[in-house]
Amino acid sequence: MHYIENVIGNLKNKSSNEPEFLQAVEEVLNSLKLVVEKHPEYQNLALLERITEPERIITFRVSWVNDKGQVQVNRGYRVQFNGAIGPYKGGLRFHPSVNQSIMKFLGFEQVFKNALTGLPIGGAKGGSDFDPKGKSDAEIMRFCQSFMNELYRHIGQDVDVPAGDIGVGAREIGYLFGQYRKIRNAYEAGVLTGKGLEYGGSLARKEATGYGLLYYMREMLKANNMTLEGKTVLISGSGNVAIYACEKAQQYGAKVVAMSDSNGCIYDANGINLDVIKQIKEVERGRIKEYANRVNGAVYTENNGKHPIWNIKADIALPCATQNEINLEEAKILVSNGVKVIGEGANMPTNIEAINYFLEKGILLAPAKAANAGGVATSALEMSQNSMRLSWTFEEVDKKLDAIMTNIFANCKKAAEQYNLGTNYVAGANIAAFDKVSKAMIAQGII
Ligand code: NDP
Ligand code: 2IT
Repeated sequence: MHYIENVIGNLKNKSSNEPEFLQAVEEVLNSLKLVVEKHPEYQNLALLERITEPERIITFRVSWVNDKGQVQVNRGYRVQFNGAIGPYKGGLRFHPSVNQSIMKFLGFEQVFKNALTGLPIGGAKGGSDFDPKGKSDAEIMRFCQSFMNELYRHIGQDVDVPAGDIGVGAREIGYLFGQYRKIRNAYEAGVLTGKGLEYGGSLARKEATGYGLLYYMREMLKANNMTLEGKTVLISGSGNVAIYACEKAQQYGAKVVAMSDSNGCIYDANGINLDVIKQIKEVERGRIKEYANRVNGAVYTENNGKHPIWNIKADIALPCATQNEINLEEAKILVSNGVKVIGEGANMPTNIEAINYFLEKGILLAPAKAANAGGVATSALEMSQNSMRLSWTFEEVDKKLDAIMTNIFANCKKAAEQYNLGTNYVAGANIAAFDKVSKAMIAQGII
């Protein structure tokens, strides 16, 4: 049996209860067939077995007291997946769906994504099954403090540097940082990224994932003789990534007609008014349904087990909410409605069948681990500024981000061309990232 199939088969036996992790691994390993054929020595080095096994998984109890005085218990995680090219780096997700499978898939993806940035960062992910929805500020603070009471012993600016992800933004990072600083009795600014601007955060980090996605899209479209100007765009989600993807898409002259949250989507034929979205989501922490009450002509559609946003006619779809939000059925609807380009802002938003369908149909697909790398890349720029004890202007950071995304696309394209894979940038990203991580691992011996 082929080495890759063997590794996948063994992992399926060992981790049968981790479907998201297996999905992420399969997508990557299946695109490495040609690479592995060229390097039979990888099998003797058990390189694929090692690269799919996290260096360390930490799980811990998080006890806290809600506003009613009741004791609550959640489960905390940190998966330190691969530290070959730098300190572990990756976000924290607070969402009730969080489990070990989701943490491992995100950590695994992060290893390759971080390699693509060209910056010295290893891959990790963490979080908790804590549900921030409906919680007061005081409850969020107490949860974050309790979470850090355990996490602090596993992180550090040269060890492991968490940041935000779903359910973790500037407010949560502030509470986490405060508790870390109190426990350590030291100001180690680089221990977390996504910090507030007053205490070591970087300008443009908030915008970075969404802007970076559009920089990558711009390059991918340019390479295929297209532009964003005048295109109709769907963006799922209305969180950090979705909002700033929308902002940059609009700056590039695209018309964003729909956004969503986990309850449903809004359609605005005149183009989304992003100020209204920011007010509802960033200020009020409300539901997207509100948009239809505030903007004339906008229509709200509730989810009914499916994602109605993918039924809307458009040229480009940018899934920016969560994993597996486009399945084969939804992919077929998107293509039949005229979508020509997909840009993954979320991590693993498209399942394997849907990816294969898009590629078969000649749809251009910007893969998550390349296209959404702008967030973590700018986190690494935040770490650089913290080490230098100075801060760059918005324009300086944004320019570096643009250059990083441009370079990531060029590397995905080059790798795809090198293996005669045409515009399969999914494989291109996996190959380019694997090349760097594997060389670093081999150089460091069997560990
Ligand atoms: P936010 O918490 O700011 O926003 C998440 C958005 O997605 C919300 O609109 C949320 O809706 C929706 N959403 C979350 N979970 C689900 C679900 N299970 N079903 C339907 N909708 C859901 O998170 P981010 O914007 O930071 O993250 C979005 C995606 O981008 C994630 O996949 C994340 O891993 C990825 N990402 C984030 C980066 C960052 O820098 N923040 C960097 C790279 C990738 P609701 O409010 O109703 O829950
Ligand atoms: O998925 C991701 O890349 C993130 N959530 C950002 C991680 C980071 O360390 O900035």
